Amino acid sequence: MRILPPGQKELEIFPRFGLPQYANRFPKEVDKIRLSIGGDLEEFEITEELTSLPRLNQVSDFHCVTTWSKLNLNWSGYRFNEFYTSLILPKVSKEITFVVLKAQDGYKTSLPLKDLMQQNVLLADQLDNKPITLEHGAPIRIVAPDHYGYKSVKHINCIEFYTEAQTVKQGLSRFMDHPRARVATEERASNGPAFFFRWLYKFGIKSTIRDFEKSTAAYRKTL
Ligand SMILES: Nc1nc2c(c(=O)[nH]1)N[C@H]1C(S)=C(S)[C@@H](COP(=O)(O)O)O[C@H]1N2
Ligand SMILES: [Mo]
Repeated sequence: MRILPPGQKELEIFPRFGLPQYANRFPKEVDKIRLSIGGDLEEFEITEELTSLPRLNQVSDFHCVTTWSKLNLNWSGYRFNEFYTSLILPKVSKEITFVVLKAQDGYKTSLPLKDLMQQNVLLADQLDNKPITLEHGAPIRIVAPDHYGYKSVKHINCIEFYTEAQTVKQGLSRFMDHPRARVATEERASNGPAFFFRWLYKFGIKSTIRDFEKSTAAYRKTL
C-alpha cells in the first residue's frame, strides 16, 4: 500500500475536474501553444521558443483538494525552472517573487516563484506520451505535484511575474485559494482547519465528476 498525503484517498480514474463554474468552459486554442508573458516586465509572447528547452518525462501523483488523488501520472513537458531561467530571466530587471497563472477558460491562481522553481514543477503538454487532451489541459498546463490540484492550471495561456504579491481572487474564491496550497502540510484553504475542508469537499466529488463528464460529452458533440 502506498502512503498518501494526509486526508487523501486514491481514485482509480483521472477525472476532468474543477470548480463547477468551469465545467462548461473550454479552451478555444487546443493545438497551438501560446503564452503571454507580463507583470513587472515588458510584455511578450512565447510560442515555439518553448521547444528549445529540454523535454523531460515525469511520473508524479496528483492531489485534488477535495481529497481524491490519482497516482503515477506520466507527464511530459518542460521544467518550469528551466523555462524561467532560459526564457524569462533574461528579460527581468527586478527581483521576481510572485507569479500569476491564467488560463483560456478564465481560471487563474498564483504561486510564489520559489514554489514554481522546484524541480518537479512542469509546463506539461503530454500525458501518457500523447498530447494532453481537452479534459486534462490542452494544449499545455502546469503540473505542481507538491501543491493541491487547483495550482496545476490547465489550458494555461498567460503567466505574469511580479516583484510583490498581488490580489488574484476576490471573496470566497480567494478564501478557498491558499497562497501556497502545499499538500504535505494540508494547506487546503487560506483559513480554517484542514479536517473541516476534508469533510466538506468530499460531498461534492461524485457530482462534480458527473457534471464535468456531461459537459465534456456535450461539448465534444459540437466539435
Ligand atoms: N484552467 C483550469 N485549470 C484548472 C481547473 C479549472 O477549472 N480550469 N481546475 C483545477 C482543479 S480544482 C483541479 S483538481 C485540476 C484537475 O485537473 P484534471 O481536470 O486534469 O483532473 O485542475 C485544476 N486546474
Ligand atoms: Mo481540485
